[in-house]
Amino acid sequence: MFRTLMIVGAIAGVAHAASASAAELTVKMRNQGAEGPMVFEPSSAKLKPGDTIRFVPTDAGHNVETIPGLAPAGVPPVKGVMGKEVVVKVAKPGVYGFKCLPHWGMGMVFVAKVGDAKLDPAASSAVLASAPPMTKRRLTAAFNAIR
Ligand SMILES: [Cu+2]
Repeated sequence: MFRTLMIVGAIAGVAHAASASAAELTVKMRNQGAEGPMVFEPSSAKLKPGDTIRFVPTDAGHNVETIPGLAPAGVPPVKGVMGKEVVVKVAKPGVYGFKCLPHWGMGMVFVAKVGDAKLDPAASSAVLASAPPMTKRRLTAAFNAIR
């Protein structure tokens, strides 16, 4: 019992220290992950304004780009080169969606909520309406994960 409390305390301490300054999240671009083939791992995250996301091409043949309609107003779209690392600073609160262009149809997507932003129902519905079935399933899961 005492040991368990000590571990919980240590984890809480780490989380508190991380919140004091901007953090960097590493997202792997993988051919095969826990959620299936062609994935960003993790596929969703809750971040703070000023944090960065480092997309690492763990496997070849992937890129990162903004999903149209899933970025805060005024934020320029990201368009990464195939097989290259991309670092995105998320300064503005809101919901950011990224895809791998070749694997959009297989649902290779990543969604981040930055700050206390709410997912815009109109924007998310529009993206889901035009998404292929696998993409719709994974996007819905990612949207649910950031609520
Ligand atoms: Cu890909």
